[in-house]
Amino acid sequence: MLIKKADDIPSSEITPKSLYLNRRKFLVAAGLAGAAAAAAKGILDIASPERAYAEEKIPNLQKSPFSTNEKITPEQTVANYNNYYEFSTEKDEPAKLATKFRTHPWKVKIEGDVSKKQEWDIDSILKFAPAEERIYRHRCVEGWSIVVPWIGFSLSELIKRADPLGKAKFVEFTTILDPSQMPGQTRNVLDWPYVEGLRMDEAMHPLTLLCFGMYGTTLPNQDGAPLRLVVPWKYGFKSAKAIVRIKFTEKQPVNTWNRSAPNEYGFYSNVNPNVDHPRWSQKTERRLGEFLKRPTLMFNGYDQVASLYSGMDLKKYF
Ligand SMILES: Nc1nc2c(c(=O)[nH]1)N[C@H]1C(S)=C(S)[C@@H](COP(=O)(O)O)O[C@H]1N2
Ligand SMILES: [Mo]
Repeated sequence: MLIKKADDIPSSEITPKSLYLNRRKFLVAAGLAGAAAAAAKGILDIASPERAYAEEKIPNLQKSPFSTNEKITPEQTVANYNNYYEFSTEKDEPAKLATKFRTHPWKVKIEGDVSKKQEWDIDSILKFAPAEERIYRHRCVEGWSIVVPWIGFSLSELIKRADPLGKAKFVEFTTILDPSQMPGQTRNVLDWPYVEGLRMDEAMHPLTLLCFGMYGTTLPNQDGAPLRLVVPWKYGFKSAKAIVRIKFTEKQPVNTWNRSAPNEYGFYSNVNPNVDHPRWSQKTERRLGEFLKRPTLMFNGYDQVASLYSGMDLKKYF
């Protein structure tokens, strides 16, 4: 995020080259008719060929009242335009560099101020609640936005089971640290591992999504498989990918982007058109694939969270 200016991302970057094929088409193009047919039915789960994706269809999705009815951004756009600095600072590269990232087996540690420290397997976490499809607006601090049918359930379902102590006021989320799989972690672009945090009431808000899928299937690796956050009223960087640790704390966590540039990225990072980034305006945004910019809405249009911040100076707590 420090590297490119928010404004005017060339459209060549938004629709990159050959990557603009979806996974089924790729398999067809590779001449793997059988695998392509399996993928079309959503039953593909193969380790090879190397470029085959392993997203699986998620059945019985519940609809969510939180979904917007705005036009959904094409899946190929969302899955090929990623901020994922563990892989690369270039947005078209995580899709290529994450194809072999191992998302199973996967454990998530529950730590800090909880009645009992524990470690949960991803497959048990996914059974905590029915999978919902939530079509959310998602606004990057850089000035672009997307509309995505994410799949998951409220993070509160996990927090209830983690049973935090009364003194826990914040929740910290940590991304996997594995430079052998994540080439970006061999470089000092950020302090690894990537850490994010929410205040407890933000984390418990029903809009805050514990996410494991999008567009009907499990997440592509470049979008944060096997488990990420989606906090739709905050800038995208609050939504940490590939989470391996959830820690409950009394003190406000230091999130990675705040540590990296405290004057540019705050802890709260609520979408706010009235608070400019020091190097660019936040008043407007460009939906990927659209030409004209649109006004950015307070809390990204999720007015139901306003009461979480009543009485707070959101210029100070940006
Ligand atoms: N671990 C990790 N999580 C991350 C990031 C990252 O670099 N590493 N980038 C963030 C930013 S800046 C954005 S905009 C979103 C992008 O999510 P998407 O690629 O699924 O659209 O992921 C966020 N989560
Ligand atoms: Mo972002």
